[in-house]
Amino acid sequence: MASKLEALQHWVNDVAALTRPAHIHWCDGSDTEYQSLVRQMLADGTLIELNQQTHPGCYLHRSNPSDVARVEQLTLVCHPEQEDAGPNNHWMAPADAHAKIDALFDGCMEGRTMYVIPYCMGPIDSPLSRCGVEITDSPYVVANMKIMTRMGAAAQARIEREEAFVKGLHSTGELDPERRWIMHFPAEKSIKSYGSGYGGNALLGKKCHALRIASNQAREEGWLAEHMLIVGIENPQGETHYIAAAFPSACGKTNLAMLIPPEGYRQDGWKVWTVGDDICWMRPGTDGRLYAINPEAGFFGVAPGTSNSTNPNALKSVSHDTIFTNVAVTADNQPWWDGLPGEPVTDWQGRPYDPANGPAAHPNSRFTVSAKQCPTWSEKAEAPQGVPISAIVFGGRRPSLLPLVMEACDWTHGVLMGAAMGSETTAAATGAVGVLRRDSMAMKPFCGYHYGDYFAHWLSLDKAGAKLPKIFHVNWFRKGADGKFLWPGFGENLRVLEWMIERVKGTARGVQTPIGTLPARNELKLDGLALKPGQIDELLAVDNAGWQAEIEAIGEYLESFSPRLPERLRQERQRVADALDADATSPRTATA
Ligand code: OXD
Ligand code: MN
Repeated sequence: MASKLEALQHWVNDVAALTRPAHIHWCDGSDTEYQSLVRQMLADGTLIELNQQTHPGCYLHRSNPSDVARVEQLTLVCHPEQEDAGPNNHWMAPADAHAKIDALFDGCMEGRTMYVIPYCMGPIDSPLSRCGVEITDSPYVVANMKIMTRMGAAAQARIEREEAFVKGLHSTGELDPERRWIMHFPAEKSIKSYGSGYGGNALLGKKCHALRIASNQAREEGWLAEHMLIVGIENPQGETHYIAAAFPSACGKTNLAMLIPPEGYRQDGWKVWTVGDDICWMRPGTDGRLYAINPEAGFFGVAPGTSNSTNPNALKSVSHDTIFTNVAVTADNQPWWDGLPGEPVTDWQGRPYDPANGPAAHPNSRFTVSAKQCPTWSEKAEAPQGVPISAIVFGGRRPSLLPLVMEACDWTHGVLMGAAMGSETTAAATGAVGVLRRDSMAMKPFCGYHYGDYFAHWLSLDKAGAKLPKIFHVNWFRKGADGKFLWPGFGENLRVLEWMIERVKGTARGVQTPIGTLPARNELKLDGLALKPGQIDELLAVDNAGWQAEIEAIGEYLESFSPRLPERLRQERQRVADALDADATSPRTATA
């Protein structure tokens, strides 16, 4: 017996009987195990060694070209009742789903090794953490899980103590898009994924467990599992405020989580601490505040666009002991993507680089790296009790209308802001790029149940004794008439975060508008920024007619979750619509 927990041992035996592997390997999570997997993958070509002088411990993996992103149309949430999955999920009846995918798993590991990976999402000794076991036939998945989670013997010991774990079964199968499913069974706390070896489809601790299954668990247990970064902002007085922020995929969460303060701020002693870049689990503490942990131990970041000017901390993090997936390679065998100096000679598919074949690195190419390698990594990421959250931020890529920043007038309004948020689509999922898609709380691909019930769950946190964070909405992506971004973004975003902290402390007054509180003129520190006259007014302008159309569109969107749309949210939308109407007849401007 490899585990003294019967439920675990039985499940592993059952999976082995179905998939019929040649060997079974229980992962202990040791460095020796990792190194031996790397050697094996170098030998069979799963990994390619990169330049060990410039990038010690770095390897490249090229995925199958038909397997380069999450596949939302093949991702199912199989609640017993279809209604519970909601219009935001694809659904199949659990019995049908099991039958369909088990037929694929039948004998799929013949001649292969089956790896059993016990893992813990969150600090190993935190009461907020939850455990799982992934069974996979992919050594690439094992190596990534070693970086992305607390994986191995300590996790197994916790599972055996708690007798609770999420079951995740994965096989790369034939990597045939026609034989690919990512299925979730929230009632059974289990996941089955077949036919993809890529990121969120295959590293089951990440999107499948820490978001889709955990969002269900969180609802049952009174907490939140969110698609959010967690960043600590330390002011010159040494106070640190933690901010959790939700942006749709590939909108700069990793950049914000590792932000470098602008020069003047650095001189004044501002510091930024990275707790997480993608997922945040938050739970009310005994004092009523929300406390957050990052369930992950690493970053699975989008490589293109990560450069010395956009995110030097990420670049430093990936200078050693990193797995790259689908990046290009230079003549001297260094990893390469758009934004880096040098020239690609080999593209992500291993072909001599030819611009006619498209970008050298795949737009969704990734790095997998331990969070501890980040120069701004926060030791608080290991704190069992988590970090107290001062502000929650929502945002998206909105070329027009949405101001640089606005604050919700209360929790209900904040939930409306989160529910209404949207973004132009990016390369992180398959499908059209550049189309506006509403993506409530950035959870559209990840919320494991009906969005109407999810909004109600968010609203339910607002109860007697709760000391909830303030909620803000930001838009770093507003464009001027010339089509250029109005706000410089990146490190300069700290100016906006500072205003939020001032609002949390009660030292900035802001200006009330029908859509929320915006910074008053002079409340945002802009010294050292080369903004044109009028540019900040444009960034903070509230176009009443545009907002009237937006609030109508938000109403239509929210009604798509009827009859489960909470009445409180419907009324809140009406309140904002009425405020816009009133303002149209006696206008105010945000910067007045
Ligand atoms: C991710 C995503 O990979 O959100 O983090 O797509
Ligand atoms: Mn993400």
